[in-house]
Amino acid sequence: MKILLIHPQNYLQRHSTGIYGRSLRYAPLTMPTLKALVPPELGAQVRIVDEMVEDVDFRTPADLVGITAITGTAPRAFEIADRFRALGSKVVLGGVHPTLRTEECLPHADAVVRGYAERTWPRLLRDFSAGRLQRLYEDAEPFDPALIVPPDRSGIRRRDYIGWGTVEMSRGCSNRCDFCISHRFHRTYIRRKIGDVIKEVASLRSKVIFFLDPNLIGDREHAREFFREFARLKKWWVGCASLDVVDDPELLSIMEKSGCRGLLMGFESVRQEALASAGKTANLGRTYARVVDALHEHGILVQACFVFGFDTDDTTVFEEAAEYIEKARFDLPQISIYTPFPGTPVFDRIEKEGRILTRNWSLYNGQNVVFRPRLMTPGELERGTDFVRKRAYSCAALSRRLFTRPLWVKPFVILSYLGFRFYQYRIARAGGEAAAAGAPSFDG
Ligand code: B12
Ligand code: SF4
Repeated sequence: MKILLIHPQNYLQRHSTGIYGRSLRYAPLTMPTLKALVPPELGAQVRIVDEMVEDVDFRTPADLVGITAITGTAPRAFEIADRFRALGSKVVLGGVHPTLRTEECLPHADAVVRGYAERTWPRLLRDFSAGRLQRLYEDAEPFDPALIVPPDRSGIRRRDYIGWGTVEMSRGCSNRCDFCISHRFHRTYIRRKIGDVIKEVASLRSKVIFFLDPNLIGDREHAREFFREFARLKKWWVGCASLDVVDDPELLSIMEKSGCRGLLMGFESVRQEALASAGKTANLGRTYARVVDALHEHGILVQACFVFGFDTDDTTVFEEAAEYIEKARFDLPQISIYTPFPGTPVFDRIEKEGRILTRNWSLYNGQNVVFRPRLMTPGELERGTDFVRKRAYSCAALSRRLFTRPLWVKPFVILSYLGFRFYQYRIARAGGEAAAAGAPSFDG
């Protein structure tokens, strides 16, 4: 049996190097995980294609094609699926979008897998090999973290990703921010067995580990125990954590000792009312500068995500935020536009209010206005976000960051800063091109 597993790239953002460029790309584990789950008795040949890295060759012989899709890549996933089906292959769709929008995906696939595939994918493959493939696979049993296998990383080439040592320590998040898909998709916070993860990390040659977890401190006690063990490996690591990490000095110092060099954190807004309305409780009442200082004290760089377009945002938010972000010592600010991802209550509410402007999912990548904001026009949101992005990546802002502590990180900060400056412009331009090209809507 020949299996082809495809990570599609956003529909209109495909080109040979991918929008993220190698310098910002880190290896997704979706397909390496599915590859590791293929039952050996089927004797299958498995090939993985990541469209961020290489183009899909439609001449590749494949009995079964598995395609993963998040919202932004769903239209391209459908296009690939339709073409392979026309060529005679059977196609399976899975991942965030097929889970949250199953009905929409079924016409493009022979089977759809909802949710985690640790149990369903091997079952599906056995069914396929016995000629009884079903339309829908969903794991109804409670998930056991011990089912998570080490991904088959044999196809991950170091030269294709800056972050090739990617690992999952947990899945999901214990917080409930209303715009986030984590708690819709993952439902509960899953902690992997510490020994399993340590063994997996120890087997990787990469000095730097990139954790893919939505929130590494979803269970602080578990995190404490895990990073104590991790410290023995003498590696560095980066990952995502919610802001309340600074409430726990003991955890912070364990993380520092374990080799934490950077955290991606959702600061989201400089306005309390926006945080409160989104249920971003971990951020409420905090002075962001203190959060950044606390992390810098521990030698941890801060990639700070900000979002514009909350229902409470009016046009005065841009100047206020630009001023704040320019002066604050965030090492890498990341500026996005509020995106109501389908499958979240936020999408349902905005849709009910008649404020969804496009169902072209390619534009749902956090860089395009896809809904009508409440207190400004779509154009004002677009221009305002662009204004903040430019100020956040201005030379003045960069020069302020040269005074960041700790001193050893300065060259790293400058390089990453320039890389992000490039990325921010590139993704915004690509989004504009997609909109201008009037990419098709796939949902009526
Ligand atoms: C790596 C990653 C990326 C990479 C590559 C993504 C890619 N090639 O698709 C990069 C950096 C490019 C990226 C970019 C973005 N990402 Co991203 N990313 C991730 C991340 C951190 C890890 C994915 C992963 O490897 N997970 C581990 C694997 C094992 O889990 P999994 O993918 O869920 O797969 C399991 C099941 O879902 C299922 N499954 C999945 N696919 C399939 C397919 C088949 C056939 C089957 C049978 C089963 C199956 O089986 C697996 C085992 O159970 C996830 C968060 C996360 N932890 O999952 C976010 C995540 C996928 N990204 C997200 C977002 C929002 C973005 C960005 C918009 C962010 C931004 N502002 O720039 C962009 C958009 C890109 C675009 N093109 O539109 C969201 C998706 C939300 C949505 N509804 O679309 C996620 C879920 C994070 C979040 N909580 O918000 N991302
Ligand atoms: S803390 Fe982050 S990962 Fe968790 S629900 Fe909020 S946005 Fe999602």
